[in-house]
Amino acid sequence: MTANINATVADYTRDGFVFPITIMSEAKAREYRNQLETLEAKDSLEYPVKRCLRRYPNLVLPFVDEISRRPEITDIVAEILGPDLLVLDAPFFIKEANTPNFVSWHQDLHYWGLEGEQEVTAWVALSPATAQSGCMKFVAGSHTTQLEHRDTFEEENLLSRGQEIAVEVDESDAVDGVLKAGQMSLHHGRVIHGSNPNITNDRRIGIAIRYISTRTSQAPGGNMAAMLVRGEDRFGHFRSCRRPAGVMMPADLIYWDEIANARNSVMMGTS
Ligand SMILES: O=C(O)CCC(=O)C(=O)O
Repeated sequence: MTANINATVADYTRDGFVFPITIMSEAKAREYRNQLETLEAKDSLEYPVKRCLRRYPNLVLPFVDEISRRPEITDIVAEILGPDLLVLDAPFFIKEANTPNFVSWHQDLHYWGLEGEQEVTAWVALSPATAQSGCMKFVAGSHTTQLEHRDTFEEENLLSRGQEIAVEVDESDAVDGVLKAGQMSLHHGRVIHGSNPNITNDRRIGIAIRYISTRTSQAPGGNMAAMLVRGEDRFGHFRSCRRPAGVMMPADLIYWDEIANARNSVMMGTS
């Protein structure tokens, strides 16, 4: 492990998050953003790009699968979780320019249907994430305690159930996770985090890649699938996802529906 990766992992272990980590050039991030926006322009009922962005876009969009396998990300994640990595999901979190959407204070592990905490989210910025555009905010050291949550189902909340921590979070305890396009943050599923609305004239675009160790198992009743992106899976706790055959291919879209529904039922607490 290089001294740099060593320091990154030490910060992550202490605080429950670490940023910024440059994983590609701004030009490469722009290229990915262009691919995304070309596809979004074609969104329709038969070609449901926007729906697919919120769950497992890596099953239907090869460029997302490619990002999730970039060694600049997985080599660091492997230092935290070990060499065998699955991607449980890779949802886009997009806040349009000057919109009220926000993310309430929450802890991911509260509603993910996993046993244990062998997971890390790599949040990859494809446009600048700043305090003004609604970057993520983290509370350092909060990953050691699981707190009670309540569902709000607020319309402007980007979380599926509008989950929020049931106790007051002191805003002054939080750190802004400012990122340039092409950088990422890593966060632990128990660290308290959230984000404010985007008050800039540009979109804030991030992909939250949910890495888990192949050792991680599902809570009883779970039937989720995950994509092997590094090493090998010697445990088989998750159904194994297949890689996309092309961009939004009809057979992949049928497959996507089945896989996304299994995860939705866990996330919505109906499984
Ligand atoms: O993109 C955001 O603002 C929030 C993302 C988030 O909550 C997460 O990745 O767990």
